[in-house]
Amino acid sequence: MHLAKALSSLALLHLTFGAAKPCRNPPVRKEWRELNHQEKSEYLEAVHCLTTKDSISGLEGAVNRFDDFQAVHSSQTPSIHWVGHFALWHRYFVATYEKALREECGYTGAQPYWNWSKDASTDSESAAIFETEIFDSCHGFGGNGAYVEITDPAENPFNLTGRTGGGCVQDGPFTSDKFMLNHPERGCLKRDFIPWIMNTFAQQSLVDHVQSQPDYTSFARALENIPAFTEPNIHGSGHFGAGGVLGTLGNQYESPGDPLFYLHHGNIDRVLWEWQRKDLKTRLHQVGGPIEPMDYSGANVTLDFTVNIGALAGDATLEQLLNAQGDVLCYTYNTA
Ligand SMILES: *[C@@H]1O[C@H](CO)[C@@H](O)[C@H](O)[C@H]1NC(C)=O
Ligand SMILES: *[C@@H]1O[C@H](CO)[C@@H](O)[C@H](O)[C@H]1NC(C)=O
Ligand SMILES: *[C@@H]1O[C@H](CO)[C@@H](O)[C@H](O)[C@H]1NC(C)=O
Ligand SMILES: [Cu+2]
Repeated sequence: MHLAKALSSLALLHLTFGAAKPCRNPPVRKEWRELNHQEKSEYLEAVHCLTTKDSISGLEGAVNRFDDFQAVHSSQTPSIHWVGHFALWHRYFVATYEKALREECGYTGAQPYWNWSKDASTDSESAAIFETEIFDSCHGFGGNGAYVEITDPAENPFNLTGRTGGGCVQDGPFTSDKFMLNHPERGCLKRDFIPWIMNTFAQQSLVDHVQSQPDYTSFARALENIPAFTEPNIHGSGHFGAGGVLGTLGNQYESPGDPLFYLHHGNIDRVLWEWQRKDLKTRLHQVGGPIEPMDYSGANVTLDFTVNIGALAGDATLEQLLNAQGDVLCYTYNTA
């Protein structure tokens, strides 16, 4: 009798904690410009709030919860880019950040995204991108860093031209008096706008090219393309258009130190989810692409391939992460 009772309460426990929670009322992600002033302020305040909560990652250099995310990305950088799980790893990462903003900082909205294609000019030298709302000093993320000349060519390994910044951001909510990075060392948030990269890499025609791919493997490859600047790739747009050579967002390891990272990767994820939505039956259950970076003839990821984001959340399989409204993730986009 007692045993039966114990067993049945165990079963109940399993139902309560072990079974998947259905995704009801997923937060609806919107483009930054679709948020009203109050929603924008609430988001920016929640980001600041994360920097006031103690780190849990156990990683060196991480002091607060904002740093935790940056440090986890940094620790995994060599194994999460130019691989089949690139887009899904970053999906999990952004969704976990969204969850932290909501659950630890009382944010009631969803993770916004930045549709940079709206800002991309066909005139590659145009600096109109600097004027767009996302960089607003009051209702946005602030603008460029102060101009810093590069004297040592080793600091610019790709010999990128057209840099316009490189120093600490000069206005907005993330200037050094209001916001400091701790990883890998204490310092200010830097930006280094390069108009030609932003304008050419963020074109809607490139997004269309990525979204016209017939399967996950080709989608993933079109999304990242090659690690060079001779061919554009949409993932590089925000990173090198806004981060340039010396900016935080342009640093492959430390890029999540720029709060804009999450709006840039939010948009990359929207592109993935919209593509999946064209044929959900297939695209909730299809992955591919190399396990090792750019190893295109080697072993590929499969649905049960597991990714981890350190202490930020539990491990998840790629199949779980394919579903934005499944047992691990729960959000949607206003476009889908
Ligand atoms: C993003 O912007 C481009 C260019 O204006 C537009 O064609 C596209 O529909 C936009 N996408 C979304 C989801 O707003
Ligand atoms: C950049 O320029 C240096 C010096 O001219 C050259 O050695 C190097 O190969 C160039 N790098 C790239 C990626 O073009
Ligand atoms: C991995 O996928 C690529 C592209 O589909 C394919 O060419 C390659 O043979 C696959 N690797 C293995 C080990 O099957
Ligand atoms: Cu990354």
